[in-house]
Amino acid sequence: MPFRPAVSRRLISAALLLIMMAPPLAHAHAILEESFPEPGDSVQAGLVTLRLRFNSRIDLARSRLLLLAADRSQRTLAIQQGGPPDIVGANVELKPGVYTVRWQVLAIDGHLTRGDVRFTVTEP
Ligand SMILES: [Cu+2]
Repeated sequence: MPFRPAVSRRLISAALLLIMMAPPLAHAHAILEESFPEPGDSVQAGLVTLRLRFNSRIDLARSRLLLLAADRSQRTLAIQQGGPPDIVGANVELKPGVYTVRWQVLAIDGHLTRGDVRFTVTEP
């Protein structure tokens, strides 16, 4: 019967329209809410505990912290385990200079976000 295909086409059109009109799916990708050091901050040389707090739980195993120095050298930092699920942190020994922490984190919604925090390390 030609009637059935016509109805199902109409249903499909209605379903598509509903999908198009629906609000975008709620996302929870990680947005940096707070950091130590803050961007532009100065901290004293020595052992520095870097700390990045996000608006979402982070999959630490799939996240990276890279430390870039002014001489363009870079090192991957060991992310601290066992802390709050929205914190990405690392302990690092720093000499005076300008540094950038380049973070890349995986949030619980499966999306990666990344960003930089630049700060200065001064003589103790
Ligand atoms: Cu997302």
